[in-house]
Amino acid sequence: MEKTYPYIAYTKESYTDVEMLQRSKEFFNWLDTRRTVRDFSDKPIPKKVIENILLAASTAPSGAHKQPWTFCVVTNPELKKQIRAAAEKEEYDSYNGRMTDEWLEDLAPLGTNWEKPFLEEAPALIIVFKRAYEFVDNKKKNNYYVTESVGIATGFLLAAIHHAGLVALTHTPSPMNFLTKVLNRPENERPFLLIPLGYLAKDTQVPDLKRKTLKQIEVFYE
Ligand code: IYR
Repeated sequence: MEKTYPYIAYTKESYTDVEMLQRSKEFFNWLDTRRTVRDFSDKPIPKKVIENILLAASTAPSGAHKQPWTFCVVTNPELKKQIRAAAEKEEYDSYNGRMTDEWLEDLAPLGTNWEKPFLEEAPALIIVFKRAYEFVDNKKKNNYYVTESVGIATGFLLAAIHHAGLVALTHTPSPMNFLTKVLNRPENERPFLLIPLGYLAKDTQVPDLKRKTLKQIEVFYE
């Protein structure tokens, strides 16, 4: 028996060309003010704000609408300390042997190293887990396009953080399995990204990066 969702009416406002031009430009200009930062104030973030950010992330499309994500939010200082220690251990090994010379050269302009003080300084860490599969009635149930789905949700998450007036870092300690252990996650969940977030610290500087131009990113087939 084929089952379908009940269907409901969906409407959405559309705009004139002039309005669309203005809205799309304004949205781009606003998104373009987002920068990845590594300097956070320790001011706590209201929990409801973080929850709204998670709800925004969870509006992302996903394969077969399986919503294959879990967001762990760590504000506990002891746990942040543990995560920092474990991440720095892995990062130390990465920066001192595991990363290729080419990789280290590519990172050199960003000035990153194995030390990760932001993992303790930021008031909150969001650890995004992808759910490789589900257990339903003791049976393994597939999820689909898990990486794509969780990647899109994380994009929404970063936009929601920006919209709330907060800043974030997409941190990729590698390997990340220590997070499964520290956070006591079930075996169907895999760590995907570690995102410290908070208020921007005073006097923060960011690298003067240039984004690719339209010419570099677009190919139209008309
Ligand atoms: N995971 C390391 C290294 C690193 C890798 C990339 I690709 C970056 O854009 C930045 C850092 C770290 O977090 O330092």
